[in-house]
Amino acid sequence: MKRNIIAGLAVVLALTVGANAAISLTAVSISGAPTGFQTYDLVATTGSDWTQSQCLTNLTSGSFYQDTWGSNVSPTHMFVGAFPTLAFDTFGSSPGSFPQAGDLVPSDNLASDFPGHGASASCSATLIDLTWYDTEASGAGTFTTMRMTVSTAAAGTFLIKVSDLDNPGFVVFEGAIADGVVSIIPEPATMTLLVLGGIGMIARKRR
Ligand SMILES: [Ca+2]
Ligand SMILES: [Ca+2]
Repeated sequence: MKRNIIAGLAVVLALTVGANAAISLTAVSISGAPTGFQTYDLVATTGSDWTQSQCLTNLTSGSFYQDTWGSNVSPTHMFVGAFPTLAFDTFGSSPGSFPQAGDLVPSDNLASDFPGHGASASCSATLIDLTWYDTEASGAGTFTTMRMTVSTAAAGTFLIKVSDLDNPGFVVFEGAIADGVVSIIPEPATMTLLVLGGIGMIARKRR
């Protein structure tokens, strides 16, 4: 019986990892970074073509670095060559659009659908409230979905959602920013699924 429960949990774990997008966080060191700021990349891995992401982040102190020439979405590669500080801009991205020289350009100026938040897209010094997507079929993969450059005094919380073609429902990731350090809280939906899967197997065996 124990072996069956373990096998059941292993199946649930495999399905969960295979089906849902994952997010990891990387602190990026680039020479020439603005003084007093640290850059982080939110790196997404999807099991099928990435379709859409949303981010809602509100700082209670400190700021995001927003380059004068930057926007809500990843800068055009050739402009980064001419204006190197664009690399530190805070933006949303899609497969192939950054730092590669690909031609996938996410759509801009869409409102986030996080409940209770405003209708206008924003990527300002204190607020990120964005939805972005592409219509390119680039398949499964790992890519930078967002770059955040935060000041050493930055504090706040954030939510980021990722969806891919085979999983149109969003996977939601929660994060925190404290003293300029960005971290991700382990994804709660996956944990819930694992626990429910385990309970289901035990209940079935006891009947
Ligand atoms: Ca896509
Ligand atoms: Ca920006």
